[in-house]
Amino acid sequence: MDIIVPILTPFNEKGEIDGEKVKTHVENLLKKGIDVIFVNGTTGVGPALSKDEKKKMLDLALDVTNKVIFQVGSLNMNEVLDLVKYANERDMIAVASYPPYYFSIPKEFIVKYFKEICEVSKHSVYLYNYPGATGKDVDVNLVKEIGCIAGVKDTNPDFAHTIKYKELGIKTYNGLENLAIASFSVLDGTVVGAGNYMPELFSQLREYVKAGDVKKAVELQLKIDKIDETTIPYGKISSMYYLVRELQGYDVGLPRPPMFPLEENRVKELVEKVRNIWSS
Ligand code: ELE
Repeated sequence: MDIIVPILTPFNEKGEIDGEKVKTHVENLLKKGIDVIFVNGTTGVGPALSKDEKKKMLDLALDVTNKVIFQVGSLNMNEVLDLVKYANERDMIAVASYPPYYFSIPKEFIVKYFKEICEVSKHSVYLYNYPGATGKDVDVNLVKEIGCIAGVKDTNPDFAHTIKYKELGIKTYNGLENLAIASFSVLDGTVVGAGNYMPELFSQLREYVKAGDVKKAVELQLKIDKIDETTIPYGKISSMYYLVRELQGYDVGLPRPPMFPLEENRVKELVEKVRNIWSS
């Protein structure tokens, strides 16, 4: 029952990655029961990072732990393979990638994309399937065709879709906060962006599920959902920077536009709402 957190990428005023803040953040998450750090995911604004920034995020996380999954996806195949080679020289759990998005391409190109990653990678290769964002659904049949995928993070409200990967005997995670209870019960764990600012609630949820305390688990899942939904009008990713600061007690820097920073009065409003739900 892993809890995997796709970590925020902390930026300074100049828009550069702030390394010390990454380390403080990763250390805190591990202390609060998080098992695996996912770098360059959606929450980490992976598609908005340069190749060098992706490498930097990996190395900063690896300075603290080797329980890392390295997201290498890009629309430039040379960049993807360069990142995979970079990973080969390092110790970690796996490399992961979303499929090439934006362009209309036939399925066989998606298969080829992942096969090339597998050929070059010394590490396990995980699929990051997020059809709502990429417009591509790499489902169980396509994963079978690829043939070398060792794990999948399916960000998908269709839980039945996620369960199907289990048929292949690969590590399977759902990437939605509101399905964490189901992910703990049926899958290998969960991948939760909201774990950046409320890791202890996900750890507690896992304990309730482990103990078979369904009532408490459902109550906590519903509380998590309310908190998570509160952040939507503020921009989920932008919100998280301020919620880490206020609820975890240290600075993780600024978001990178177009994930715009929030005005302090909006932050105050958001934090108050979240605190009220948390303590209810
Ligand atoms: C989530 C997505 C989902 C976490 C990542 C993740 O950040 O890489 O806005 O809730 O659909 O799957 O961030 O985002 P929402 O895996």
